Amino acid sequence: MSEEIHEIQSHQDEERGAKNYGAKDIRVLEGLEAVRLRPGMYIGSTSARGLHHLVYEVVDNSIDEALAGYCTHIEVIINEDGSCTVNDNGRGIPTDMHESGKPALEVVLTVLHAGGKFGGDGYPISGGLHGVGISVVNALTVWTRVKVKRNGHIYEMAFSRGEKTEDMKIVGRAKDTGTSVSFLPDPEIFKEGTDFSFETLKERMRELAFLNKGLTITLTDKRPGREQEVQFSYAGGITEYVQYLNEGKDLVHQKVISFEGERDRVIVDIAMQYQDGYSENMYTFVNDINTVEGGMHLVGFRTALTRAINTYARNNNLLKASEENLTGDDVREGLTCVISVKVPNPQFEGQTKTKLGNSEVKGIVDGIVSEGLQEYFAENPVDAKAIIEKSLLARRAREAAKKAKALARRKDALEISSLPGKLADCTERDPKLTEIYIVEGDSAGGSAKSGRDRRYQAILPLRGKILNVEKARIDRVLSSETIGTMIMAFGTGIGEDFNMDKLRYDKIIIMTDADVDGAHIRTLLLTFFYRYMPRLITEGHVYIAQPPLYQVKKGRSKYYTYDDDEQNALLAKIGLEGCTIQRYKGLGEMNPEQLWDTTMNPEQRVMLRVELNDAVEADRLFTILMGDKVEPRRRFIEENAKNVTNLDL
Ligand code: 0RA
Repeated sequence: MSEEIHEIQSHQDEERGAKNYGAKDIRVLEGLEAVRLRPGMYIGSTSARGLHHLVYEVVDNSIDEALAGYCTHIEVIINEDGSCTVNDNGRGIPTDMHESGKPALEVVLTVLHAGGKFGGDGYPISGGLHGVGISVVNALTVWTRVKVKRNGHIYEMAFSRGEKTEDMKIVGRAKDTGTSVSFLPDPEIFKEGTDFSFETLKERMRELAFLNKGLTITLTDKRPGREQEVQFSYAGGITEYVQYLNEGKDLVHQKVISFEGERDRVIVDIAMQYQDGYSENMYTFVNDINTVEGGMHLVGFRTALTRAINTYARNNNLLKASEENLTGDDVREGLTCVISVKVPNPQFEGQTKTKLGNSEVKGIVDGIVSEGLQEYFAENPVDAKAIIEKSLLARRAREAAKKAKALARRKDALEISSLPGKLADCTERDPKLTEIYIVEGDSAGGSAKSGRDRRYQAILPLRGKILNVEKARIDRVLSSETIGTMIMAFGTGIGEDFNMDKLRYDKIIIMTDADVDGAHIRTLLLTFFYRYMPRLITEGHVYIAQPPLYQVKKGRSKYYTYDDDEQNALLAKIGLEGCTIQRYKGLGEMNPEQLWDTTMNPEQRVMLRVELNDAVEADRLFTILMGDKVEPRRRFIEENAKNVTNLDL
């Protein structure tokens, strides 16, 4: 559509001569008007995700400059007034006259899809999946201001909601080059709010720095009371990314294995390392976009990995002639791997358009990985042997798990109608209306059972230790009683057999004591959900109950507070005199009525919804936490609070 508009404009230019701007201006406006009318079509959504997309869009343009070899430093600043500035030291957006009679800068900012397209050979690869261009950002902002250093000058230009408010003018001199784009998101568009999340931007900037070796990205928050700054720069690129992901894990081999190669203008960059755990951690990117649904690059990698390992194992008698080949699952257990490919014309498919469809990429990746692995194994036989032994172990465990699973299924079939005995179920049968409290300890479980609204609230008390699933294979996970009880109660099954349609409760609420043990149990539960039922978390079914820390009685009034700050604020307000204060040491100290009033009554309770908006960070967090060291665990309790967003229900 935009190309059409562009063509019409060029024709009109020819017909009317360069001076007649009127009609063309209207057409340009029509282009950006479409963006304002249907922002979701251009940036995915107008929620927080869409809001942050504005920043990514501008940064993508700066990254393109880096890919082209002209930019080494990108600065992202959240300004005092909540606007955002992206600075880079690239070539600067061109400022010379475009064929339309306007400065190229103006065209880039006001015409859809006009970014970077007219540099010709300067742009072998386009960065953004969305790559919609900086004009889309301009359209969705109260104001946008662009500064360009180029040709020895500093140029400036300003816009409001996509319309030019100041012509391009020279405002100073500069020896260097670069672009600075500042913008204030439009609250008329982003109705859910325009507050940038430092954490969200930080995760993406870190990822981009890993993916673009040598590029330095700084992120600064200048908002009053929220001032902070981080800088990311990784000389080792994705090799360092793998080290980062494997931090705190026991390793099967010390060196990160990496391959780089290019064929038919497809650039392939891979880094991998086995760790002693059981999960597979694959992160795949196409043109810096996280392809969470995988695609041809992933298929090519997997094929080559399985083949290379089996070939080496056979040739070196690590796999006997009588034994079957190792499967893909066997050779990927414990693997942490980052695959980054650059593809000139990526075809994105799948539900969320994050699956690479270009079939030619499969063979290219397969070739580069096959060759690279063969060479690595030949040069590092000790590592090769360690990896293959790990795979053989994985196979044995998988066979044991199969038996355990079959057993569990049979048990399922036999006891089809029997829910776990400890479960106090609710009477409501519509799973959209129900919730289940997972409660630590029998005494708290008793209070919860008496205090609940049994129509829609179920209680599952957990007794004894919860298995750390990070340190156990699936066969042990399945034979754990507490975990078995939860699986039965939820009804969904786990892992590959997970079925969301069978979920028996809309909300799964973890209710533990507000102390370190409580936090530990909560973490073990979250780890289990994350590893075996991640959709429960990503689809927002998991919550953390917030029991109060204090009860304050004064005269006939009763108050509950949930942390020390709140308690102090309350006492300051009502005065200490005549107060009786009770500090709850655990849920067990509350009687059923108190528990209902403070923690379970939907009218009054405060719950936290667990969000894993960044699986990468979450995985790291869980690993560090589950290590045997005390300090990282203490840190977790702080970190964990960040993975949880406040939600009043
Ligand atoms: C169009 C053409 C060229 C560069 C850019 C746009 C450009 C855009 C942005 C957005 C943020 N930073 C940017 N830096 C550059 C090519 C310029 C040339 O050929 O000299």
